[in-house]
Amino acid sequence: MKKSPEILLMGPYPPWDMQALEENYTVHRYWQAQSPETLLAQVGSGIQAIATSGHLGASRGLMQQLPALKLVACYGVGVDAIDLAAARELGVAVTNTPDVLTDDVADMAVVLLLSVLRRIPQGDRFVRSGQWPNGPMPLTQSLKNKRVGIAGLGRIGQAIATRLQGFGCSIAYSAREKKLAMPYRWTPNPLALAGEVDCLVVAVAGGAGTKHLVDEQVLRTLGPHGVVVNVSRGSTIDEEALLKLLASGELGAAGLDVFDNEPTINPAFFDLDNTVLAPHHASGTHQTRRAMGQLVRDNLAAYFAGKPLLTQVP
Ligand code: 8YV
Repeated sequence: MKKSPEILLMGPYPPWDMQALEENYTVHRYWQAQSPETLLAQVGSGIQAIATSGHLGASRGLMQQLPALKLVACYGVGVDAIDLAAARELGVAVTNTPDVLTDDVADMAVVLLLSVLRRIPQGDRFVRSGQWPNGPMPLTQSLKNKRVGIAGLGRIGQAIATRLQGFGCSIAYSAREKKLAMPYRWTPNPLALAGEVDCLVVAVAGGAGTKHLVDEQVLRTLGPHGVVVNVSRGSTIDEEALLKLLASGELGAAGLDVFDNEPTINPAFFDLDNTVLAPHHASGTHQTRRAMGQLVRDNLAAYFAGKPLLTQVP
């Protein structure tokens, strides 16, 4: 019987993906190895592909220990945890899962924005804690007519813009260059953007190039009535400044799906009533996660069949 190709899986995938991978490959489970070093010493020479996630990534050190490695397939669109420079040097292709998650992630951005403005979780707590009979909940904010800025007008940013137009918002964005095909107002950076909007939605890719792109000055410019929403990576906002300004009221409110040090996030968030917090779940629907898993497997299958990769990171 022909030996199935060997892959290294960095962490658990959903059961249906695990099953499908096991059916086609010899799957070495990195996260379950008592000693990763021993595992790699034993099987590393035969591994041609890594299956990982946006969170777990793949380091230079790991890739260097796999002489036959040709592909890192990422379950997620963000590849900031994969050392792309090392992959390039080592001749390793990287794939991700764009497009299939765009709509759900854009939906999450809008849900967070609406939840912050309409204080949906606070209303839920108000009803459950029996406060309603004592008098109505304080009034909240309309989304309609809000000036919304989107930092990063890639696939996800564009999907957020399309949705928000439907809510009657005016849209501006920041990007290094003006996107001529886009009907929205361009600003060159988040600081300029913050100066002309009520709400800032962060949808840039993570990584060293966007670390603290939204810094203290940007947050201060949004001001006491300003709202920030983040569906990208925790690293794109200076979280220390964010917490400080939210606590002092110098920034109005935040809706966050991503944080530094996930999942053990800074507990200072727990006491802030002006935040709506989500557990990095923007792509976390059955439909999207199944499509992401399928795309990871399709890229693996393409590689092992000698066919072009479907979604290679440039
Ligand atoms: C996933 C993500 O939660 O696509 C991304 O970059 O952050 C999310 O879709 C993550 O990759 C799953 O591990």
